[in-house]
Amino acid sequence: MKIDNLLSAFSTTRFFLLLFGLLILFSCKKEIVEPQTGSVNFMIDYLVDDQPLVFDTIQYTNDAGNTFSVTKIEYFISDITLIDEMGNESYFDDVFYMNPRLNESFQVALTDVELKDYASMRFHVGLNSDTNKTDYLPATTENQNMFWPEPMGGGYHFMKFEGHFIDSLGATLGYAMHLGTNTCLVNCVIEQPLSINEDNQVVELEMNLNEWFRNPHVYDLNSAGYIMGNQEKMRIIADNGNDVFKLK
Ligand SMILES: [Cu+2]
Repeated sequence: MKIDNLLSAFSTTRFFLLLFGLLILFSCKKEIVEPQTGSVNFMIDYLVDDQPLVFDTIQYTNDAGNTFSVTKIEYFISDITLIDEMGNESYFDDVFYMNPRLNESFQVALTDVELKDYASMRFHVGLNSDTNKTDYLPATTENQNMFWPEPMGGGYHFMKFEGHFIDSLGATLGYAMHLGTNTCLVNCVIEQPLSINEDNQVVELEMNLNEWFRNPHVYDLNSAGYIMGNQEKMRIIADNGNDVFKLK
């Protein structure tokens, strides 16, 4: 009888010890699982369909049949959002000035990115209405050269995309696809899976410049080569911008 009691007391104690141990183990585990984060560098390649971008030569053709060159492409990337497979969003409020003519100096670099699998990403070309205000950005030469004139609403150019094209009469003309104003913010969406699994990971993107001239609207440079402040034309280019970026 005494031994039985002793045994059952022992096993009850053992049982509670085990339970206690498991509880501690699980509660500790919860605290230990912190998301790992790292830096991600987005490298952007510039193409015109399957041709690499080479500045200053009239050698590209868009869907409207315009033969054109590119002398300048400057823009802002902002509001980068990475979306995982469960639909959780990681948002970054950085603003990046981009200028492939001055290649190495301007990169899209994010820090504190959770290392995991993402299903898609989106971002803006331009600045959202909270930030598209004159002098919001640091007063660098690049940023100031992107100012949108105060009489036209202030803030910044979202993009300057310029070059020359052969018009319908065979003359060489300039064009300037300047985008600005809050209604012309460009929503870029990349519906491609992306695994961020190490610190300092490089993610390669490409911008196809011909996508600015197509889908959903075919843009003919003969209709208007200079669009700054022309809401109707700027909206067309902004709509077309939805799919200009892809993961490589
Ligand atoms: Cu302009």
